[in-house]
Amino acid sequence: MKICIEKLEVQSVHGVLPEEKKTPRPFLFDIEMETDSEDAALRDDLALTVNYSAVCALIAEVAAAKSYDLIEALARECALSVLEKFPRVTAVNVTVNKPFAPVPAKFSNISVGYAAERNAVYLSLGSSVGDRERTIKSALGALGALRGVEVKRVSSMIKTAPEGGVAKNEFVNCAAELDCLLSPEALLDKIHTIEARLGRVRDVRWADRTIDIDIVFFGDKVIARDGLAVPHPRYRERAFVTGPLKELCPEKICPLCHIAVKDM
Ligand code: PH2
Ligand code: MG
Ligand code: MG
Repeated sequence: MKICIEKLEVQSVHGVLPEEKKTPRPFLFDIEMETDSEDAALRDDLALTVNYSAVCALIAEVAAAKSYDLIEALARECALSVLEKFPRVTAVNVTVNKPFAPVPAKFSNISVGYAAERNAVYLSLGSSVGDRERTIKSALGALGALRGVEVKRVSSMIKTAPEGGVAKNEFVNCAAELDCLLSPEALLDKIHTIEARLGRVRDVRWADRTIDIDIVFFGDKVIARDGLAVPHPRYRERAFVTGPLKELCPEKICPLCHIAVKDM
């Protein structure tokens, strides 16, 4: 279901120029939310939907909490805050309108739009060097500390024989479920940073490693781009991936092969 708020007016002080940081001017917000409100409509019950009045209050709070230089940054903060605070919102589009932007030209409005959505992401984590469980736990801690990422559930850690003929050490593997507000590219970029910080070196493919974090599922998206393939191209052949996944999401249907995880 769609819930929209149009031209919500908040007086605030966003802008690059010093004068903009001093004198409040009107900012108008358009907030378009895709929500899980079918039951609310059926039962006529506010508790089962997203209270638009609470959304208005949140936007006013975000706009007042900080003076942003850019309306891009303000729009992003509003979008992420709406998704974080209202679990029933599955996707949001925030447009920040700045009709009184200090530009020496005649115009009726200037706006910036930012779209974000919530996805259930399933990761496979593995380590075969050093204190393997500890490294995996550090990685999960670092993922959970990211803005827009919540680690919802983690499978048991299992010990697995090295597969693929290159790595020689025993691995510890697990899977994790995230509530992710970031784009696939943004999440992948953060994953690479965390891997590097935990001592991952990328030299020989499939070699022993301190940490490997693979995106197995990203919602029901099918992505085939340079450097990013989702669902993970080889996960079905790997029991060290499907085993932990069966614990977390046995009913999940792979968007590529349409087989339930429990039947893999
Ligand atoms: N990862 C690999 C190669 N081989 N074997 C096990 N048991 N566990 C892994 O996580 C693993 C592997 C490349 O990512
Ligand atoms: Mg891997
Ligand atoms: Mg990897």
